[in-house]
Amino acid sequence: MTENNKALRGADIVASSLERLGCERIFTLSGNHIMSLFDAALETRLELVHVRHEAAAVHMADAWGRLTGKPGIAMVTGGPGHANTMGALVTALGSESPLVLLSGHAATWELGRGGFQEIRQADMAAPVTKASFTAKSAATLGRDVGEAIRIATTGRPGPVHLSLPSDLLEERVESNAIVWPDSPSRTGVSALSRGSSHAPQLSDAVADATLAALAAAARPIILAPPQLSNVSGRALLARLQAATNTPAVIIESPRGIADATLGAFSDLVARADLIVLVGKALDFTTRWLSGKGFDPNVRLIAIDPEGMLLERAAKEMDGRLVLGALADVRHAAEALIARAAQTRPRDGAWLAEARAALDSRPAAWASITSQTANRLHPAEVFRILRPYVERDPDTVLICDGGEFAQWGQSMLPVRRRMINGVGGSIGGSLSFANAARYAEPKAPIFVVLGDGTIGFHIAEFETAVRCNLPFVAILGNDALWNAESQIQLREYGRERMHGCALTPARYDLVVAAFGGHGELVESAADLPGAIERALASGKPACINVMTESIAAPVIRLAG
Ligand SMILES: Cc1ncc(C[n+]2csc(CCOP(=O)(O)OP(=O)(O)O)c2C)c(N)n1
Repeated sequence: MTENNKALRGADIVASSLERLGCERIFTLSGNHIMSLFDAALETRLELVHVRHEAAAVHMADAWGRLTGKPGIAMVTGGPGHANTMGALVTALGSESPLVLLSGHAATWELGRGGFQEIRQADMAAPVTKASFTAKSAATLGRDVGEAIRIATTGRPGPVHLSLPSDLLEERVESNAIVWPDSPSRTGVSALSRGSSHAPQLSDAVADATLAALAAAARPIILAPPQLSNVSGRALLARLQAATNTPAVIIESPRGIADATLGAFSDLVARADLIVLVGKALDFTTRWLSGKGFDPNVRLIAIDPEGMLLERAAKEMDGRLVLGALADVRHAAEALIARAAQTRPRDGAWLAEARAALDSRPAAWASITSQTANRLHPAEVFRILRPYVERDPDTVLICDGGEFAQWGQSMLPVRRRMINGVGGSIGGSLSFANAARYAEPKAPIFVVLGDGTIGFHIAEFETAVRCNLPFVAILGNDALWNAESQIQLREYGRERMHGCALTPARYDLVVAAFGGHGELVESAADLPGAIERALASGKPACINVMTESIAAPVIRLAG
């Protein structure tokens, strides 16, 4: 072997580092700046999944992170490719999803000289990521990849962006000069970052004080963050709820405590005298626990990995924050469960009342039918879909869009679910489904989405066909951006509803043209057969269901 053979290209260092760190797959869209990385992947076991828009690559990495807890890796080209990922990063940040975005970047020697696709990429991504930085040398590329993954997965998980200048990827580095991710010296990365990646453990004293406050409260509620919405997080929260006899609820939707998934939860929160935030930010989703709809004397305990969020809680609560503690979320939950075993539990009456509110659904939903010819009411669609979703405990349900999807969220009980998330962005669901199929090779995967929403990334059906990733999309087609149309109706009146119409397009035919399975459904009687055929096709499928334009459900307790 010659001296030169011992040297590695920067691109090979990046690919080998990803492999060393346990990554199996990269969600990507090609471009000039990253073709060296495509080339380097050939020397590894890394699989490249090529999508049709850069945001789709980030959405796939996001879904992979949410479902598996392992960091998803997205890789895009510089300049406009990088710019195309911004909205998807907002979604991942809101969903506390661990992912790393690797963006190609103009060569270092081009910078400031008007290089090809030269833009300040790290600055651009900083507000929508947990950390954002640009590699400075070829020798330290491995360390940079390792740091990006470490930051993405520790503390509050989230997306991290790393830009890779193209000349560093082409440069050769002698093997003894390479700083691999697991090198003892990892210092030297300066990232534009938010949040903490080193959260301490919850002390016994704080755990005991929290449990004592829960025991003394009349109507306490524990609120949990999106990062606990996967199977292991939900199981942990169920144990915390059982150990403390206190309702423990994940807030993961932009509709917050009013999300229809949570039944009449906002009626319950209105009566709470103590809220314990276990990693949940005090933000718009909790309406800052103040104003109409809250007990003015409600007290707060905040446990969070980020000091900034504890400070915010103290400021917002104005003296009603009784305890604030910096701690890792999962560890805090485990510590509370362990210490609760030593204390006398509160009686179960309040928890039973809370569960009844969370599970409550209007009786009328069992029999609502459409009032419009050739259109289904959303409740009819989801009554029919429910047994298919419940057939397999591993079913993955993905809900995306406005009013139609809200009906799906509230009527389909599942343990594995992904929704738009508190970022409030629509459009990611087809990419979520594609990634879910990699994470879950066998179980049924259903997507519920609106006709406005499907347009964002309908070309991901081509990705799904090409990569053999079957799932069934139930499209509620009311030829309208209904969620926005409903805002016009509520805020400005019926006569001022305009500008939100769509055509009743044949999205099913578009999917069939991509090589998938497509069906049009205009009556409730035809829906079960269409679902059966879609599942049996083994293909990515779209059932284009013509629906009435119905507002999202609002569930309140009677009286
Ligand atoms: C990226 C992004 N753009 C726009 C919006 C605003 N928005 C929320 S719901 C919605 C309408 C969705 O329409 P559709 O998919 O047809 O669902 P429907 O409400 O009709 O059930 C829009 C435009 C958003 N949340 N995210």
